[in-house]
Amino acid sequence: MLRRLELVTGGESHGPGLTILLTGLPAGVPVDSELLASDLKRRQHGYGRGRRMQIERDVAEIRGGVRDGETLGSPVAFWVENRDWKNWENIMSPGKVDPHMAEVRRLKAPRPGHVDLAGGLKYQRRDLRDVLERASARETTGRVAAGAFAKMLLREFGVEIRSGVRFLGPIGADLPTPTWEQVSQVDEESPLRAIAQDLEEEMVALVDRAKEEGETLGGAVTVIAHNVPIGLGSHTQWNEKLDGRLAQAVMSVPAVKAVEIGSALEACRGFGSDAHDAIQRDDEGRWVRPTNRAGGTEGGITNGADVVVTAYKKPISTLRKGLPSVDLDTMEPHTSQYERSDVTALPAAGVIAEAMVALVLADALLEKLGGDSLAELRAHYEATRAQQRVWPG
Ligand code: EPS
Repeated sequence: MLRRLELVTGGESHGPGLTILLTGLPAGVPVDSELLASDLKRRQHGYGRGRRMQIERDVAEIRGGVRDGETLGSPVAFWVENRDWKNWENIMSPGKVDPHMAEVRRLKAPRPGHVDLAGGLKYQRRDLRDVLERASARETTGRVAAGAFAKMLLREFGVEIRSGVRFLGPIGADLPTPTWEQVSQVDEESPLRAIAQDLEEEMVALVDRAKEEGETLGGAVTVIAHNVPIGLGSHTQWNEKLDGRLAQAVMSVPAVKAVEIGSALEACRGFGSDAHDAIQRDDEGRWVRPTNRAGGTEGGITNGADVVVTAYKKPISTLRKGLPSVDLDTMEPHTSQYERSDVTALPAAGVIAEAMVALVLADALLEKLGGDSLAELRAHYEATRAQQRVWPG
C-alpha cells in the first residue's frame, strides 16, 4: 500500500528482461550505485539456489530519473537483462514462438502451492507457463532495485535497514526475536545469512538433505529498521496504520504466508504485563523503552524504537519429487511437473523483505514530511523534530 511512491515492474522470468518504474521520489537524493549493485548481488546469493543463479548477473541499468548522480524527481526507470533469455527466445518470444518447443516446455500438471491452477483458470491460459513466468521470484529483482533507492532516501535521515535468516525449517525456530545488534552482525558472505551464525553448518546440511530428497525448505527472516523517526503512519484510519502497510508489502514477497511485527507470536501466548514496553524518560529528556516487544509501532505509528518485521516463508512450491496433481490433457491424477527451481531462497527473501520495508518506510516518510526536493524534506524533518522536543508544551 504505497501512497507517495509507486512501483511497477514488468517482465517474465525467461523473457528478455525486467522493466522497473519507481515514481514519487523527491529530487536531489544522491544515488549510490554501489548500494544498488550490492543489494542486487546480495539477492542472488545464498545456499540452496538452483542453477539459474549461476546464469544471471543482475545489473540495473538506470534509464531515467537520474542525472549526474542525483534523482530528478521524475520517475526512476530501470532495465535488468535476463541472461537466460537466449536459451528461451524461441519459447518466450513476444512474436511467434516455435510451436514444437513451446509444447515440449508446456506446463500441464499444476504444482500445488504455486499460481499454476488458480492463475490458469483465472486468465484462461492453456499453457500454465503463461502465469508461472510472471509469478516467478525473478520479479523481485525489480523490487530490490527500487528498494535500494528507498534506502538512499531513508539514509539521508539516518535510517538503516538490515536482515537475516532467523530460522530454516526447524533449525533455530525457538530463538527469541533478534535485536538490531544481532542482525547488524549477519555475515553477508555466509551461505545462509543466518542471524545465529553457529547454526549455519546445521542449516547447510539440512539444505543438502532436502536437495537429495527432492524436497524444499522454508523458514523465517527478520528485517530491522534502525533509527526510524517517530510519527510515521497513523492510527486515524485502518489503511494508514504502518504495521498494516508493512504487513501487506512483506506478505507480497513470494511464498511468505505470515508476517509478524515485533515479538507478537510470543506476546500473544502470555499475559499483558509481559507483552508491552514500559515508557521511561532518560536524563537527557528522551523517550526510552527498555524492551521492544511492539516492534517499533504502537497504534500503527512508529514510536522511535527499531521497526522489527519477521516474514514466515513456506517451503518452495516446486518439488523435484512432485506433489499430487492432475494432468490437464487427460484430467487424470498425475504428479505435478518439475520446473527447475531452488531448494530454498530464504537468504534472498531477507534482502527482498528489506526492500519492501524500505519502500513502505520511505513512502511513509514522504507522506509525513511532504516536499519535492530533499532540501525541502530536510527542513520539514528538522521542524518536526523541534516540535517533538518541546511537546507537550
Ligand atoms: C523460480 C525458479 C528459478 C529461480 C527463480 C525463481 O528459476 P528458473 O526457473 O530459471 O530455474 O532461480 O528465481 C530467479 C530467477 C531470481 O532471479 O530470483 C520460480 O519458479 O519462481
